[in-house]
Amino acid sequence: MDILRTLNIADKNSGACLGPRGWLDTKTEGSVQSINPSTGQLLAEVYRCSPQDYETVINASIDAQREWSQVPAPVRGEVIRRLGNAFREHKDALGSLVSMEMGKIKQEGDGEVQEMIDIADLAVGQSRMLYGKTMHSERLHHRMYEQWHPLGVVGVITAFNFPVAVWAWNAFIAAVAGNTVIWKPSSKVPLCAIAVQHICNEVLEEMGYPGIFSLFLPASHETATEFVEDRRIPLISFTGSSRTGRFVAETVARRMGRSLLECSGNNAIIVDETANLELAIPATVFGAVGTAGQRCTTTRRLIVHESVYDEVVTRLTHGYKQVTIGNPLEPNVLMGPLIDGAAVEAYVAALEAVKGEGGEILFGDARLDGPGYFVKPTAVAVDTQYEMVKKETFAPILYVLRYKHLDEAIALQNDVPQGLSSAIFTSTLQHAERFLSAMGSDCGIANVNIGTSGAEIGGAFGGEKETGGGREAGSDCWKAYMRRQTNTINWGTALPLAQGIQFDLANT
Ligand code: UN1
Repeated sequence: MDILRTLNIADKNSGACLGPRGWLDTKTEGSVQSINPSTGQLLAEVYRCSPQDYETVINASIDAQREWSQVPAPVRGEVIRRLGNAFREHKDALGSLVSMEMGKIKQEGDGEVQEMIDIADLAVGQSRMLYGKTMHSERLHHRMYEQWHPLGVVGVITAFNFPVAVWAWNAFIAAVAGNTVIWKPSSKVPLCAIAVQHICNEVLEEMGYPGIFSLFLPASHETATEFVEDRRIPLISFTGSSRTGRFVAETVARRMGRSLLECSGNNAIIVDETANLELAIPATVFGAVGTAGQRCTTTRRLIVHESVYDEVVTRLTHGYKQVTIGNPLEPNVLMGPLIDGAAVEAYVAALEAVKGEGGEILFGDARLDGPGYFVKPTAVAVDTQYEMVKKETFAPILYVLRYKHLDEAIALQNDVPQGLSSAIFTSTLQHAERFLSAMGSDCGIANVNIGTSGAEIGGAFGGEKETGGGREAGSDCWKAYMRRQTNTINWGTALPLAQGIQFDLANT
């Protein structure tokens, strides 16, 4: 509990914050209980906010954005640099809180905070590189160029599985772009968001830009929907299931706003006949078991060439035996619990369903007794991609398929509704290039000889099809958080029209 105190988490916390000294004190809308999934015990409570609180949060964010948009972008970058340093100082404590509240192992909790630090560094550099192009005008004595302006207030909705990093990918880039950010965190992991807000508040207070980051935990589905419907929010960035993502996309589209979606994945690794299994097996185990199978980039399917199938299964079985399950804060533990009882039920139901369709359990298939939401990581041999195989179950379940020809493997890899991450393990140049070609993987991420999860922040992160098409983090993703303006300036004395149009007026 010292960790909670270090991060300014009380037994009962406000669920709405405008920035430094701006915690709202509504206590009448009920509260969320944050439960440690390893023990089932209460960590702390967070009060839900009222519809009026939501109005207060949004109005404060709009006001703050007017001022923030006037701050030079490199100065905005300086604020993010200071925030990055604050997260460096709090890395150990915040990493532990992520581990306690979400259930991922401490290494991964720390890794998530490292991702925040990395994206902060990237955002600092980006603040000096919000480049627009200049073009040559077809008209005499005209100059054309484009510039990028802030959008306004950006709404960020995050999922439980990355309780701090996904917010940072969005928030830090959005902020250097001149936007303010309102965060609706997952109600399964509210303490991580409260802790992050406290750290931000300290820095923002000191730097004199109080209202850049704010958050709210709505009392009802209606207030959450209002957020998505709100015309004052030009961009909603959403991370979560494809089901909710579709609702967000449709709702935001109806008001002609923008949405940035990072939804479900169903990621496969192809292991060909020339693959180095010393690489392929640990990558598969980390990809399938890491975060207890609750990453959107988790390896959910393993597509293995028939000539190495038996060896892969033997080695995989051996690899899984070494996965210690338990309290994610313990140094030797490699897999923690699932997030809650419903997740355990979904794991059990998925395995029942796939067995019903013809899947054969290779190992695993058990929930573990005792407190907490622990299950055994499981692999299932499947002849073909049954209905269940095409769905994303947020649990450590790996479906293992065999193939004869690479084309068949790539077709299987692509034959799911989702399109986030993919990988091939091969020592054959032709196979690697085939996989990466336009005829290869249809995913937003395609890797060779590394697994499907653990993407670096420098690249654009996201995927196609039901994954939603959004891209976050590095590369040119900053553009999603800005509006482009094309400017044409006539510095001559005539008024030539484009396309050579003559429109002569006798007298003006
Ligand atoms: C997610 O699961 O929503 O590639 C994000 C990874 C992480 C991010 C995953 N960097 O596994």
